[in-house]
Amino acid sequence: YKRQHHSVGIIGAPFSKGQPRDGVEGGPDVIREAGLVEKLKAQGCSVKDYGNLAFEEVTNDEPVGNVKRPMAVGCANERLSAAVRAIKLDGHTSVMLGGDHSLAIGSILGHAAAKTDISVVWVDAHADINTPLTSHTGNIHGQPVSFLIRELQSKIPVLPSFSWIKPCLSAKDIVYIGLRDVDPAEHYILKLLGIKAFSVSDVDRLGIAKVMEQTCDHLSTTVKKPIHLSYDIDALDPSIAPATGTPVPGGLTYREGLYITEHICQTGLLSAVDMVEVNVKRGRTEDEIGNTVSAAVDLIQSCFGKRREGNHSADYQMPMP
Ligand code: B3U
Ligand code: MN
Ligand code: MN
Repeated sequence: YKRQHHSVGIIGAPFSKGQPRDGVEGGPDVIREAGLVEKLKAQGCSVKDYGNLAFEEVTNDEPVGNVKRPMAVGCANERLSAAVRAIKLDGHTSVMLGGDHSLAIGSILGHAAAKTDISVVWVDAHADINTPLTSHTGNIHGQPVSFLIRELQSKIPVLPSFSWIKPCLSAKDIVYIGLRDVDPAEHYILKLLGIKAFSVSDVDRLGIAKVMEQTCDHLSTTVKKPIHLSYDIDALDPSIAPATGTPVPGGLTYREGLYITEHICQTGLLSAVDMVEVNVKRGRTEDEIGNTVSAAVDLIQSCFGKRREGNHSADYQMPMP
């Protein structure tokens, strides 16, 4: 294991229109207020904070079929993709603080625009692979993956403000971890396309160490592509991360959640991270909010080399008596 120097570019995306609950737009600010930048610097990263994107109000954003707020989501993601592309071209590992998970569209497309060929590890209770036509809720945060996978494009209808989107992933380029609330249509799509997915019951059976080994084996069969880690905080059990829009019981433990980030960090291939669906208005107490935000910060720190076994810098010197 070689200690690497990490250069991190942070972009905040205070956006909530991929789902109906307010509060998730507060994610970037609460995660920063919990000391993210200072903590990353203290562990030896260089950090550039690109601030928050500003998303203008979109008027006449009528549903298309049952898909809600297509124009707002399409426009916000177009902005975000340009921002993430620029962060990658500046040479940083991108950290996108959401916001809801519809933002993965722009984050992943921006990353792919700078790096051409990427792979994705999607950590989530949900598969977020409904198409606009299979979604029962109409919420685009349950659909982002469908816009990104080439093999699904014949099933995607035209949406206003989505015409800039060109799928950048093949079905073999994504692995899911943490699934436990998957709609029938989503389950059908995962099986149809042979998408690698580790549900929480796979984590129970194999243990998280084997899950991560198999995840990395699956993604690096031929060439080692840069990894995009899209982390939905609802992957974690609601007992540790309750402040989120759609908590689902029986989630990853804090230890399993951190094992994922430690392992991906050690591959040396981590190139972009999304931390999404932290919703401070969904916490019932200060503690619930604090626990959720601090779990998000811990996961990001772990992405950039903070290890539970401890760390020391290469030039550490013992004090002499
Ligand atoms: N699969 C459902 C529920 C859902 C997806 N993502 C979240 N909830 N957070 C849907 O709306 O597509
Ligand atoms: Mn999600
Ligand atoms: Mn989710």
